[in-house]
Amino acid sequence: MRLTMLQGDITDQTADAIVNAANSSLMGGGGVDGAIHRRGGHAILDDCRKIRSSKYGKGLPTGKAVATTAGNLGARWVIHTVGPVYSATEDRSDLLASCYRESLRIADELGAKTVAFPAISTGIYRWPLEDAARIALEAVRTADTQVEEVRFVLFDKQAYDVFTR
Ligand code: AR6
Repeated sequence: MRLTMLQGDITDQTADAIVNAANSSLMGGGGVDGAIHRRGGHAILDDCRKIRSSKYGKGLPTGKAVATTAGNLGARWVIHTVGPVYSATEDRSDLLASCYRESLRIADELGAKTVAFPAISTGIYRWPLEDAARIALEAVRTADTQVEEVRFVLFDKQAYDVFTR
């Protein structure tokens, strides 16, 4: 698997699948989630509603992932995953690693070969960047997947520097 990193807005990317740092409601939010729904259009929310009324009536659990159309984005699918909120008193690292593993598992189910990830949980969910980068890279490197390229799309220079280091 090829691992690439770049600084930018994930909604500008062309890939088979773009991963969304969602919340369990799947009904949108701020950060990456807001940008993806804004740019991708209502088709994404329509699919999310279908998922909520079928498989995940109580919401998508933390650490799990599901796929929808990518609407107007330059991808075939958006894979929505729910990162854990950072806690200084409870180790939730495994849930964060699970977001990456489960997203890649869904990508394999879809046959997606190129997948773009944001730095899950490092925004509104406040996970410290250095630690999040270590967990993300370890999870992706050790994943058993057919995905050929994993691209980390880091929004600002600080995140890009931490991930590349
Ligand atoms: N492209 C790439 N990265 C981005 C973009 C973008 N367009 N926008 C922000 N980031 P966040 P979380 C970076 O907050 O911490 C939402 O309300 C950002 O700088 O998007 O997992 C959801 O609905 C940060 O490094 O996701 C949830 O409620 C990283 O992406 C909650 O936020 C993740 O920041 C999820 O919080």
